[in-house]
Amino acid sequence: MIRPQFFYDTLASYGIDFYAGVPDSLLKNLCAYITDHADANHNIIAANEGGAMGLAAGHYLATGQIPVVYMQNSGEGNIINPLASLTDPDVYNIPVLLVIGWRGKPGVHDEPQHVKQGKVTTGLLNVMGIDYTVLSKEEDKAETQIQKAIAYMQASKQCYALVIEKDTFEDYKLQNVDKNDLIMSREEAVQTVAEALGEKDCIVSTTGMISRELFEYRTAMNQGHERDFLTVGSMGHASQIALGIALAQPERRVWCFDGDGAAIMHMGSMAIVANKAPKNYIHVIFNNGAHDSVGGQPTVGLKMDLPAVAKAVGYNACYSVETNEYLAELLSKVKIMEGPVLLEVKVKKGNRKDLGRPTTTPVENKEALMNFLNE
Ligand SMILES: Cc1ncc(C[n+]2csc(CCOP(=O)(O)OP(=O)(O)O)c2C)c(N)n1
Repeated sequence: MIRPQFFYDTLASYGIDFYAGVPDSLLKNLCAYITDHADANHNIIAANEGGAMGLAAGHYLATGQIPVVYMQNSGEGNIINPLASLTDPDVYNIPVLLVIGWRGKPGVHDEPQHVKQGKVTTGLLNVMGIDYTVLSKEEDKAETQIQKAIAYMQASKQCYALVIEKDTFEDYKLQNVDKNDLIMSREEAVQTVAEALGEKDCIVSTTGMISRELFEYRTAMNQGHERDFLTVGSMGHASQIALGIALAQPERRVWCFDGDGAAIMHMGSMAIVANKAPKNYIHVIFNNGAHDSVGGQPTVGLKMDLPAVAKAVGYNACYSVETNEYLAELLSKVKIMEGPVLLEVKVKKGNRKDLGRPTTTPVENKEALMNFLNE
């Protein structure tokens, strides 16, 4: 395996010291190392991967230095547009070193949302004309690959990708953790909100542990899973899936269980919710200020006022809570209020170590939900 420090120092020896990206579980140790060692203006955890490409391009324009964009392969979709219309040699011809975590690599078992993306990861790079290599897990070989990648980018001014398999980087534990006084766990909060729902209400929950915690809650309560759409992939789009349902079924209350990272990833969607003004829409953001599901790297979630954003774009009512007691009290009002309502629930980072994963397939989930919605 490669030491994150080796990778970081090797790039630094070529003058590469600017990083932007969205964290990934396969890159957890590398992302943690970068978070701890790069200064705040040289490691920007972007709202989404497309934004990271923009940051990287800006850095290159200002410095002439090759920047790095790190991401999970699910972020490839978000970078296709900047790859085709910003960095491509047919447009501005800007070199960016892409570091892409390869979830769902064919032959390696992974969760359903990674299977398709895993199959098309290198194909998408091919079709976009991006040269790439799968990074070796041996440092001396990796060093040669990095050297070649940089020589190629310097000569051609084109992007290049290092594709990262599972278990490429050695362990590194994030030191630079923002401290706060939050006491409520996300799982506790998810349960309290789920408990407050009416019989006909449905939930669209976001990518990562929020959906897993909701799934386990239903199982523990001996309830079915038919009222919940677990958006296992498509990070940042749960609020729009919920909006689609809410507009089509105005008599039913629709709850979006969002994460701060996901809500911020496509924050413009909040303006669309507000503009459509569905009275039956409740947007709950479980805000731990982190991409907890992929290693806990910071988001700007706790450094901004999410309810104020929602208010400014036109949500009908906006609240923020930090304790389970106040959450339960507020829910008794919110569940009968006219939407769209934004409820920010500030929670601490972390999860139960034995947290399971959905045992039903995405298609089973979809069919059960559609039956429930059409009963
Ligand atoms: C487009 C895209 N980029 C990155 C990921 C990897 N990913 C999965 S969950 C997650 C973090 C989600 O953070 P947040 O919404 O704050 O919820 P939390 O995990 O903190 O509960 C990330 C980055 C992804 N699934 N899709």
